[in-house]
Amino acid sequence: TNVISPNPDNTPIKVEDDRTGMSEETLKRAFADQLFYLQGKDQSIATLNDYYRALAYVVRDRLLHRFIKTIRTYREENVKVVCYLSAEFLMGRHLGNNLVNLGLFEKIQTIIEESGLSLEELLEQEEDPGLGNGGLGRLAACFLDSLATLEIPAIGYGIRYEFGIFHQIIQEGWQVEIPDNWLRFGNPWEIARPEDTVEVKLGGHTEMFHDSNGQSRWCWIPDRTVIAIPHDTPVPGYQTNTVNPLRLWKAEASEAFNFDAFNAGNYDRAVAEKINSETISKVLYPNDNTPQGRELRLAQQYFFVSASLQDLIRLHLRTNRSLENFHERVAIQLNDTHPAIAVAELMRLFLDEHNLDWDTAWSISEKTLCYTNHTLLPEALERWSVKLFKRLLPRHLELIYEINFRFLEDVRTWFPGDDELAGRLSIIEEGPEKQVRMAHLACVGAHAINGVAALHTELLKSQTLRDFARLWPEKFFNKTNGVTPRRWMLLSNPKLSELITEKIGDGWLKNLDQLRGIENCLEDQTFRKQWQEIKRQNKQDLATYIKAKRGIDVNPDSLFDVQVKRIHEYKRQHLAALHIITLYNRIKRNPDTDIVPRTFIFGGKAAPGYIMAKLIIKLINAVGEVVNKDPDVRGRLKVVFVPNFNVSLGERIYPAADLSEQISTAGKEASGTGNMKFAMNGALTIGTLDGANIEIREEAGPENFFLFGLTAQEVQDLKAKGYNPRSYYENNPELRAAIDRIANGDFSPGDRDRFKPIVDNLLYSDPFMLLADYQAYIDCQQEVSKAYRDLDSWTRMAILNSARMGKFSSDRTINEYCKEIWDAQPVKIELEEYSQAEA
Ligand code: HBZ
Repeated sequence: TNVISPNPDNTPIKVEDDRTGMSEETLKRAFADQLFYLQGKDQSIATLNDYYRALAYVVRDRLLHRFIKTIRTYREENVKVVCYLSAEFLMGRHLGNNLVNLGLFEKIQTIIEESGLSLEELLEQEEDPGLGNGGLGRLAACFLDSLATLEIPAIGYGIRYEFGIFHQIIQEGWQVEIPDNWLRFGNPWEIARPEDTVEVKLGGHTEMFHDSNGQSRWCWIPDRTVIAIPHDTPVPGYQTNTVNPLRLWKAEASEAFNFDAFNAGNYDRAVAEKINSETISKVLYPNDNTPQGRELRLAQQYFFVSASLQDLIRLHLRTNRSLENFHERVAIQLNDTHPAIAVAELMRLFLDEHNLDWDTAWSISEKTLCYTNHTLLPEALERWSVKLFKRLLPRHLELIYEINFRFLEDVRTWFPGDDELAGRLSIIEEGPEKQVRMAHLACVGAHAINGVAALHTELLKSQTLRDFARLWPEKFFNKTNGVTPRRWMLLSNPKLSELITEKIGDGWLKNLDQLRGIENCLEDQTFRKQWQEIKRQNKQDLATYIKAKRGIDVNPDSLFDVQVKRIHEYKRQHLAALHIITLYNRIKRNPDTDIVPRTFIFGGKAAPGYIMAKLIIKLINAVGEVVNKDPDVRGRLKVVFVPNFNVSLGERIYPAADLSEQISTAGKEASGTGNMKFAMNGALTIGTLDGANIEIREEAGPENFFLFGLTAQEVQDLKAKGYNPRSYYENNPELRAAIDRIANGDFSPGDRDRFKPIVDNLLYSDPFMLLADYQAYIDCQQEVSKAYRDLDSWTRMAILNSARMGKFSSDRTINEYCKEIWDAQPVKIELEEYSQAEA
């Protein structure tokens, strides 16, 4: 307790510090204080946004206190730190999550409500920071939550994009992209650290020189410098004192360069240079699962990797005498190949900047680096043309050639005479336009390589990275993805969480395996009724949102059938559309057909350049337009496309779903993580044997999972023997009727051919085998409807699903990484007593 003395009576009074205290009284005072002195407002003129910001600063103060102690402890104890390098961190809104993790949610809710405000409304004021595309970026965010919760010293490193993933609006059924100017009103969650600025060089050429020992060496003469300014966001663990940094780099022009040009009277050039430099962290590339081979994208990758590695080396040398034990203090995880240039940059820093010899440098670098692969789609594997590489990173290209030369020499000694093998393994792809294969660079440079679900890892080992797995079987690991139950249950589904806690206590939030305890309540009819009632309320809440956003009335007693994820042909949103059209056709043939009422809810963004994905969005909306308005349907089917699916919308949608659509072509979805969020929140899954679906089904029990479709093996075999989609069309009347309805223009009045690209693609190539899986999907959906007619037995299945999802906590995933890949241990952060949360 702080002591202020003297006071007028000359007796010391004790006050809780307004910046750290957790009592209701202190929090109230701090809230008023922030509003007045930070926002410069009082209650008579404050807007909701002012209140949001005042509250954000109250929470931030309490984080900062823990943050500073955390960083100090790491330094003093010289601990091993996990560094998660990722071009994307899809964090979602901070305020609600931080309140949850600090254990302040309920207390603050009371305070806010006593002031006549609604916490929910204040939380809605926060811009959803969308610094990622989809699963890969969200995984990084869940991992940071788990790392802090497990008290693992960790830093997230990435880019502070000025514009995140675009806002999606739907106009006449089409996706329209609006820039995401998320920093417009400032960001209370970040702290700029200009004192930790580093320089990143680009371009130029290399030259030979003789060093002081008379050795000839190469050096890099870059032709421009940008500066990287770190902005830290504190990431608290759940009910721990650990607050780890998420360090995002902003690009700015180097002062010196500007100044030179400016002084030379070249004001235009100075300004142009500034704009050019700042462009690097300007905008997130909105592609998922298809790389954009633009120079600026490579510059972004190098920019954040170089800044992060320099930062790490500097931190290391503050507490260690040399770099020789670097790998004992740092584990660097490469989130896909976006940061794979780290292999060459770490070597460059060790060799050129810190004068290590090659073998020492390589050995330390390899022991430090680990690589996660997130995709099997061959078109998604990053390659950069050697030409471009040379222009932007000439020194790195040389280093990559050297790394490759040494690697291929080893390959030739291990497999003499097998030139084809060497060609397949090479980091450089030969051909008319030589390419750098980033996945190969990552595999050669890392000591651990992992896939993100069991099937995915098996397919990596047997196909995509087969040759590497033969070479180095011991480098390969599986780390099945997970999601944080704090955001994805406690914060997003408070009612269900409360019910669970009432039954089994709150230990499940830190040890999700304990959820199994609710299986004991399965025979308790009151419990099942409560469960059902909560689902019903969540559905009603979503219905209200849908009515407000899209003006569509949906029936909360209908089956909520949900597919939310990026729009991609391999994810097969158009297969779900074919199902809807099939049901519609049945109604049109017999309006009295007995059908289980369903609401089909879709959400997801299409990459702006992905024409087919954008057309699929239009198709879904066009089907909705017809189906929702047809009197014959009598409201039994509703189709809703919810615009701008993002983290905060996910928080509304997952808890309201009855059925989770996980219908990718087997062998294409590396893992999926939405599938886990749905199942935890009591949705049943209809899905293929793809990604983590397989493990979800194993855990839930096959009787609690709606399985359909070809296996990954069957997909391959069918492709190998010659797949003819047309034959399915010709032999299946319902399939034909569904496709014909699209082809005939029934969903595109005035433009019959609008959906021809979809129809032709399905009939003449169908790379994702929708037609092969169509009947199995329709039959399976029939089973779903049948099951839903008995709501009590459905609820039993839903309870079992949730109860058995313990494996899919990202805490389990992170524990496995710590033990098997990173060799990282928890470190306790001790706080002064007065600022601990009260029990
Ligand atoms: O990573 C996703 C996988 O598709 C999904 O199955 C998996 O669950 C998830 C987490 O492991 N991959 C992505 O989200 N990928 C991207 O967003 C991406 C972004 C930019 C690229 C390539 C991929 O250039």
